[in-house]
Amino acid sequence: QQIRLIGAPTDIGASTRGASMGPEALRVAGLQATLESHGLRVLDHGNLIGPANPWQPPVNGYRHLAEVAAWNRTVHDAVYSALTAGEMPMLLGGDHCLAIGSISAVARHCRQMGHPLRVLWLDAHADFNTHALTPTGNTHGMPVAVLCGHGPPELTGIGGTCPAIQPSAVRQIGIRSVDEGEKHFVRQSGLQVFDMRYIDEMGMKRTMKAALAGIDENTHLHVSFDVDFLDAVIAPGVGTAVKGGPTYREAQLCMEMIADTGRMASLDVMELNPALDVRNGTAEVALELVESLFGKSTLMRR
Ligand code: DIR
Ligand code: MN
Ligand code: MN
Ligand code: MN
Repeated sequence: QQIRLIGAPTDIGASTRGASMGPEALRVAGLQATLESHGLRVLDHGNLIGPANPWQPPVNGYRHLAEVAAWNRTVHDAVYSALTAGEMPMLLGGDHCLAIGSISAVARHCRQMGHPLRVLWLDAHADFNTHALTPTGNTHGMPVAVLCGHGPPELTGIGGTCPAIQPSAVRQIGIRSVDEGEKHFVRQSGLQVFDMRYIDEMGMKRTMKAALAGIDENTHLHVSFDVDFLDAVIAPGVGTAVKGGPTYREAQLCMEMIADTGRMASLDVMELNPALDVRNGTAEVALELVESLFGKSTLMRR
């Protein structure tokens, strides 16, 4: 199966500028050639085009809602067309608000194909804010809520049905920064959250076993990888770094166990911000983890 790289160079939903350079940072790190060196077929579709970041304060609890909606419609169409063509979309972010477009396209595809969907949300943050709960108005803190139907119609309706997904389809891993109001809403919604406390106590192996439990040969596994999932020590090049995340080894095991399922069918790599990085090291770490997601292992060639 061919991997289709889709660049979405925007920081329209973020709190810090610079995630707009994420797609190029991944390319500079050698994304395409590295995946090809493992025998994968990779087509780079280049970058999507959308509105500039006007860098305005929030209006009614949202910053840049019109621009966020425009970018997400474009991402939706690009991801949906990759899936329709039988390719595996890999969205290169861009801030995490773009997962609204990406996952609503995946959910649409799954509804049509009759595939059960499982979303793995690898992130320091729950991204479950609403306009009423958000302390910032930044839509990168809202995509999971929007996908579950909580948000403005111009975002919740992008995939054709609202809600795009059920909370029961989602497993969140690595969570360690949740806003006060957001906490209550996460609990109320029944999202399954494997936070850092869980990982500390159970270890990454049991965490991933639990997060992957119940998937079968029909499951479409979507991985939404917010690079701030990683401990800030190994991944400083993100807009909202949080200490106390998975180490390099824990993150590798997480990715390897996802690869072992053989079910990953779409991927987002989000929030990479080379403006805050040192010598593109965070893109290089993200790429090493993506290699593992696609089955790279020490002893066996995939
Ligand atoms: C914070 C930060 N929870 C907010 N969120 C995210 O603004 O809603 N940072 N997702 O990456
Ligand atoms: Mn996120
Ligand atoms: Mn995050
Ligand atoms: Mn499919």
